[in-house]
Amino acid sequence: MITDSKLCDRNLFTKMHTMFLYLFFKVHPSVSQSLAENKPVVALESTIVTHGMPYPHNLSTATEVEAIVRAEGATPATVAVIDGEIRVGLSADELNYLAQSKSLLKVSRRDLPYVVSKGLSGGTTVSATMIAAHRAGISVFVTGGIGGVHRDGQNSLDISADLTELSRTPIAVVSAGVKSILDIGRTLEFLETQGVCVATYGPSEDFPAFFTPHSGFTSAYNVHNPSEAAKLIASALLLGLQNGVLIAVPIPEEHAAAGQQIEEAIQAAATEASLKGITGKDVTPFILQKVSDLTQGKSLQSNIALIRNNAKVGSQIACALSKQVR
Ligand code: PSU
Ligand code: MN
Repeated sequence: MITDSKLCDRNLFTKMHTMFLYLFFKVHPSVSQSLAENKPVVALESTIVTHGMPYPHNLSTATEVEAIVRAEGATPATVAVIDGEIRVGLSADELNYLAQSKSLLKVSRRDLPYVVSKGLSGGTTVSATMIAAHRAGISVFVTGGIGGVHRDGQNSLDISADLTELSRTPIAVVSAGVKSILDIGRTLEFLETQGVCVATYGPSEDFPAFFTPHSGFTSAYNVHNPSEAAKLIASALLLGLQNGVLIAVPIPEEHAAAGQQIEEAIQAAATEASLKGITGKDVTPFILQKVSDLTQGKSLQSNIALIRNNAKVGSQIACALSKQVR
């Protein structure tokens, strides 16, 4: 536990920092071993488990995603906070606990000091996962969708911390873009301002809209295969820019069939969220649940399909990267 007296001794700060990391930041042996051997590692977030999907789909998806990463030849490192410890790489029991417990927090960058100081547990969002994964030495992180600028965000300033994290933490985030509930145009503008290199994976220049492959906005760049993506990431790392890179992987067409129906459900859910006065960190989980209800679970199936696809592509990129950077 952190005691008041320890915190007061400022001269010990540097020593404390090292000690603190040792005590409150735990990398799973399978992950540290892979990193030490320069083998590919793929970080995974856990808000998707604690707040993004209902049980038992959250558990089966998280387990399956880890299996996909392994099948592609990389080591999965799911990040979470458990009893105040930041974990990079989880056991099956820990994943099970995260999937079933009802009292877990949604942990972004700003929440880390609080959950650690109180010894609490929670799922890490893209921003908190980026921090932990980068600190562990991981260069590729796979998720479903990232947060963005909310509609009317220019007035409410509801802009996901994921976007500012991409401007300050050098790790590649592989995602299916951002949901059309967000202001995708402003999200891309914000990322440009923050110096984040955004590339769509595949032949299309369209920036994907999570449930659908096309958002009507274009990415700055394209990468066509794992090797090209890995070169882009390696260049960002070698330049030492300290920015993240966003690789946007469109949902495969066959799983986007329900796209239009999902689109309408998203609009309905957004309206309901605003009528109910739901704000801040509760907006995204509320909309995900509502959209799943309105589409009789079709959005959940699309969500699972796109995450599996991202895990495959992200792992292939991590494998290509580990061959390029030695
Ligand atoms: N988008 C999804 N599913 C999710 C999230 C986003 O389709 O589970 C989660 C991610 O963890 C992301 C976070 O980092 O929501 C963004 O939350 P906010 O918009 O409050 O920043
Ligand atoms: Mn927000």
